[in-house]
Amino acid sequence: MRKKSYHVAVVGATGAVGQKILSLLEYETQFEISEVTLLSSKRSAGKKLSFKEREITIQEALPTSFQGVDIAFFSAGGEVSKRLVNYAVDSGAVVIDNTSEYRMSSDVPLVVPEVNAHTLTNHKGIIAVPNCSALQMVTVLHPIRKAFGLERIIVSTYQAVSGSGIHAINELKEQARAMLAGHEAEAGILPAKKDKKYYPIAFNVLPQVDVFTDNGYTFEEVKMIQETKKIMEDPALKMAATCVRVPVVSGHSESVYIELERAATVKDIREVLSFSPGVILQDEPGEQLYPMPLYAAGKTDTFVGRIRKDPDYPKGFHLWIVSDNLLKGAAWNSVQIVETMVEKRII
Ligand code: NAP
Ligand code: 3JM
Repeated sequence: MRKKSYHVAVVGATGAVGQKILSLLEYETQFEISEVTLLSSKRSAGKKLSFKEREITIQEALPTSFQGVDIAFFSAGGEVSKRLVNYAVDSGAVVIDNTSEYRMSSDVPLVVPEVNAHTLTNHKGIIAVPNCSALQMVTVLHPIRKAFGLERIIVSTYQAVSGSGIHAINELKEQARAMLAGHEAEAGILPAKKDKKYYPIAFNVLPQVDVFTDNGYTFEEVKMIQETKKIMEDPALKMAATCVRVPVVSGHSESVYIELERAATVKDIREVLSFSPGVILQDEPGEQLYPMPLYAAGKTDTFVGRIRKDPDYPKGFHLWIVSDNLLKGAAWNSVQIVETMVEKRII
């Protein structure tokens, strides 16, 4: 099965996630790349992007775009994945899908390599990358659960604007410039492009990420809860989430409260996390050492600190988890999935 080098396609190559995938593919993969096909909407078709000192012309993503492609990364929104993923699979490509379109399908593995790489062997052509907020959280909670069991999670997120794409990053910068110059901020993307009203994110905090669902939770919160249960293979896990957008460019932060099955101390948890793959422990209150998005940006690891015992519930703990939402939260996890498949000889 194992090939020496792979023809890779990136659908959404001009986007925030696609650009990060390309920069990882350029220098940092454990597999060889023979050819790269860059795909986008009609808007960017014909433009050129450089890859390994070559200029590659972007093409419009079409059903016929996947001939000869071995691996197709999709990050162009759910609608595009719905329309094109099956053509890629039918052409023989393995699809790594960053959208929510297939994540909850029973025959699609939803993979964080540090947590559930074993599910990759069951793939039928599509592997889904979890939502960024669920992804960084399970990377840290999985080793804690293995050691002490896990009954309940209550999480509040502080999510960066880059999670909403390149236009949202530009909007934050333009609003900040306008407001500092004494003008009114114009808003047209956040909190959710598909919703009715828009609010400024500069100098503000938005308690809405994605659109609302019928039970009062937003779609981001629903995705976080459902996906966490699927990745952890624990439908009985108790979980609630509040997802909040903050004026940060890159790096999602999370305040996470957990209830364990078995007794543990802060020292026990720190010890487990200090040997966990993909996790960096930054937890020295006396030295003011704790994770922050400004310093996590550009890194592929997930950072954890502020680990405290709950004052009232002996098996309850509080943690602060930070990671680059475009790297571990999307692009790096996607590339890592391929590296794991190559290593396991299933691609
Ligand atoms: P973005 O910066 O807005 O980029 C969107 C990309 O999709 C652009 O390359 C755009 O191409 C392309 N595109 C848009 N409409 C298209 C169409 N009809 N056909 C083909 N390509 C089209 O957004 P982003 O932040 O990169 O996110 C992209 C998607 O990735 C999201 O919608 C989401 O589903 C997923 N995502 C996942 C995670 C995660 O946690 N796993 C995180 C962030 C995003 P043009 O240049 O032609 O417009
Ligand atoms: C992150 O289809 C769309 O409009 C994309 C919405 C989106 C998603 C999603 O649901 O796929 C934007 C940003 C995500 C995600 O990772 O869940």
